[in-house]
Amino acid sequence: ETGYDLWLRYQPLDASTVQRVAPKLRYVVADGSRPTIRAALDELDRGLAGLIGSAPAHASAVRGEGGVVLATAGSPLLAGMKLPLAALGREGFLLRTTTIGGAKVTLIAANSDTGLLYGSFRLLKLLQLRAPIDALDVQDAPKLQLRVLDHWDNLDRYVERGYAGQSLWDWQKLPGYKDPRYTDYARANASIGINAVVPNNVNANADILTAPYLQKVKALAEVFRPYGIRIYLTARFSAPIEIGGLKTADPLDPAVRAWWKAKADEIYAVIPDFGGFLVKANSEGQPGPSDYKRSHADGANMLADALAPHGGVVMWRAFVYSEHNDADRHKQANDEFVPLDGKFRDNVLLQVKNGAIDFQPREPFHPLFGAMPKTPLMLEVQITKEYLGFATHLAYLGTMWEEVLESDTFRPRAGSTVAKVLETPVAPKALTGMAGVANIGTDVNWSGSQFDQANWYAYGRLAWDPDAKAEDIARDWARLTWSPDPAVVTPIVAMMLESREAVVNYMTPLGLGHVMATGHHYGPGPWVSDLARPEWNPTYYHRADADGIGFDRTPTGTNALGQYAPQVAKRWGDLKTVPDSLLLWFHHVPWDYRLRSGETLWNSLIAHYDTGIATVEGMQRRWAGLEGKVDARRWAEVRDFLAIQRQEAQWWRDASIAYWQSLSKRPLPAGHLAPPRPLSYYEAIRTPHAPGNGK
Ligand code: BDP
Repeated sequence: ETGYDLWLRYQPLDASTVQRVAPKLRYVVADGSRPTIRAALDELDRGLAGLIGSAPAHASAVRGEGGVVLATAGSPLLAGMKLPLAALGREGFLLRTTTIGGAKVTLIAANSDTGLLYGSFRLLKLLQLRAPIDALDVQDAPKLQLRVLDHWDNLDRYVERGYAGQSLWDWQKLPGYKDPRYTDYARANASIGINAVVPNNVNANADILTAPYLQKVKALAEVFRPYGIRIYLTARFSAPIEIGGLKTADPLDPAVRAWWKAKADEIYAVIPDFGGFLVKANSEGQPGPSDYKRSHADGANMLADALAPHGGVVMWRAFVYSEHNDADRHKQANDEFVPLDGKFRDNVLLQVKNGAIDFQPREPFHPLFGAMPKTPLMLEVQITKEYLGFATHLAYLGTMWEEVLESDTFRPRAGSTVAKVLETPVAPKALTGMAGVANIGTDVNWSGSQFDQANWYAYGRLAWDPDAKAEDIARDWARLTWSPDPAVVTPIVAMMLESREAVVNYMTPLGLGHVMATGHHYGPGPWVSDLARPEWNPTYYHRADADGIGFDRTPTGTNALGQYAPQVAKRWGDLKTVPDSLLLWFHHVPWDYRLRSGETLWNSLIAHYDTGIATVEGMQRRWAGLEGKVDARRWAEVRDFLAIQRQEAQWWRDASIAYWQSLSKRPLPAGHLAPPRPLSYYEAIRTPHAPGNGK
């Protein structure tokens, strides 16, 4: 196996399971003339052919035992049944064993065809997991409305922060040729409930909004539509100048407003269910409203007004840190956006990264969550592993996102976790959502590594249900993707659950962050201090010197902590209560500072690096034990990747320790080996063609 089939492998079930389930899956009753139902039927055909060896017959009415019935609210098939359909919303479904016309059938019911598609995928999942299907009573609905994949793909197919080959979108061959892979991509997304796709980079190119490109986008939209997926585009703020011939992009200029309005009308004429715009403005060199001394609200509202007549939305990113602000970068998004709470149109969502800096292996949750009660906030996570070892390092991110989602913002009250903030609409009809930066490319395994598929999967599951448990998701993924055999699932889940902390330990232990090499972010560079903007330098973040290490964000320092609820600020601001895992994120402490364990910071720091390496070695051992229990090709790939990870963990550890030691001048604690080379050796390492570093 190559990994192409993802978690939709539909491998043959064992004979006794087939005997048990096949009689219940003889035929499907569904209106295949409707495109989304057609997609559901295709999937059921494909899945059942694989799982039980034969595709079901297609029927227009119930004709005895063994039927699977797909029906939306109002269908005569549901006449006389009292089903709780109202509770399912537009995209939910129920899956039930029931009786229709005297025959026992499996019913999938929903308010929309998309709900039926989701229900069909659920049935197939249950079969893959060998769950009993004779007394089904499942009811499920997404807790968030917009479940978005953001691709940072350039129009020339280079993927920014992409480690899985080129962009899937072959713009040059579109619209004439629709690669069948687009359909497989849509199937995978629908299977986990992703319902929105932004195919192009937030560092946007205005060409995507020109008429020829809109035809290409339309072709993609046609592939995605039956799968319940809407297409959105990034909008370059200066597009009115670049492709519209205007002299300005000032959001209050009537000509600019008219241009966007006409552009929105044009897009909807081509793509009637177009979703809207995603915008990165006034961030890292992107144009935006501040260029005209206007606010983010002015910019977002202009686009929102253009889209509103068509039902479109604006996802406006909060990832800003301006060159003119010399305060802590951690504070900038709140400084800029909190005063704008209540000033955005109803069809604007603010898209907020999980942490205030940038997708580090560990960050505390972003202080904007809970701080803008009148503005719909989306969580943005990075599925692609820009800061966690690219494609080769095994790092399951489900646990990282769970940690953020479970964080209590205390706003408006105790128990208001980030998940609750996302799930609770700010007004009765307000939007909710989550976005993930995709890790998908042309590699045959889609994500650059077998295990990175789990991050795509986990993202979809958490966007559907932000309260889901990372461990349950890992177990489902392992069973679907590798094998149902507990002897396989148990070690794989264990590896996944320990993997992210291993990366934290060998890259950024004890609350360190942003200590990577310049540009590509591959490999360690804690010594880097020569970049133009202070906050691009690792030395800005760790502030290590002869006396100590860490960034004082308490009231004696930048007081970034003051942006959190008082309960959070108190806990993290007090050395007695801050968790070790965030210590250096919020505090500057001496090298000999005693942690609550009694250990000195210095000794503990060293020990964390070695623990990280030991965990990777443990993963290698677990994986070695799976030889012959999973298919050989994927097994060997993972084995080799783990070996790369082991080697690079050592590199991170040795380089980091060599640098810290050059400042602290302390000996390594007993039992921990000195880095084998001098600091200058690590500083001189260059990786000039590391992937993903494109703007
Ligand atoms: C950073 C990436 C950069 C992105 C930026 C963003 O290094 O490539 O453009 O985030 O989110 O993580 O806009």
